[in-house]
Amino acid sequence: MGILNLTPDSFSDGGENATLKAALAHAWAMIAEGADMLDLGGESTRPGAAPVDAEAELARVLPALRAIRAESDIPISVDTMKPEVARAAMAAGADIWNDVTALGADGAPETAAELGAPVILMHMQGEPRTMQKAPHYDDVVAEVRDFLTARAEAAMAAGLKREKIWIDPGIGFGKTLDHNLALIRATAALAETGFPLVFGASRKRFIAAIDPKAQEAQQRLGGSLAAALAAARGGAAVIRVHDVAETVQALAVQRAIDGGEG
Ligand code: YH5
Repeated sequence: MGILNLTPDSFSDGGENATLKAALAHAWAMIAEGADMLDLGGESTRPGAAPVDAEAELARVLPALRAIRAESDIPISVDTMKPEVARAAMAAGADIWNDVTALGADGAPETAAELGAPVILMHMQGEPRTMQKAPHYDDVVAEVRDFLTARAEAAMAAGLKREKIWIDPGIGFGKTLDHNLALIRATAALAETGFPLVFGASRKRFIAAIDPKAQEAQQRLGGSLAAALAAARGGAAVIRVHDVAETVQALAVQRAIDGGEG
């Protein structure tokens, strides 16, 4: 899954996606590099980010979404916590609702059931503005798994079919380095829930906690690849990344090694 960030304060693109033209060029490049789906986001959920209203979010997302859909059948997810944005995005041709609050907004499970599209339920402790202040868990893997299965039950209780539900441990969302590492190690245990696992560690800050020389997001490719390979080996179904060509290549090499003789 290739990340198409449509926020003006774009954390890893230095604002280069500020214009529709640049965003589309980025989308076509990721498709050419082998992305199987694209994730379009118009609200910043990085630690400390300010909230944005639905109208502003749609003004960022819809033009790019319509332009991509006019030329390509690639599956498109929309990264939003707002039911009204998900609804408008689906009407404009999006296929998947990626929700970092796991359908936490009022009416979100009912909207998801009504739309009937696949939904990515992500775990987050706290809220984006403050989530990195003092994350705490007694057992991070058990708590994340139990939260995600409970949110899946809530979605199913509202009428969403089980096969439409994907889950994501939410790397970096209210987690310390140790929490993130424990969750990466637990990919196989999370995949055992039976829900397809989505995993996103690309360019995230925990990589800089391991390599202090990687203070800039663009310096975190090596760490992003290491995490992607670990998650894939654990059975993750979808890897959400900025660097599509490099990730596709790394996964192909891992697959060739794992599938080889002798
Ligand atoms: C995710 O993991 N993440 S937005 C801070 C960074 C780099 C990247 C520079 N939406 C996820 O990508 N949706 C986001 O440091 C997501 N899973 C799913 N399903 C944050 C992000 C990022 C934040």
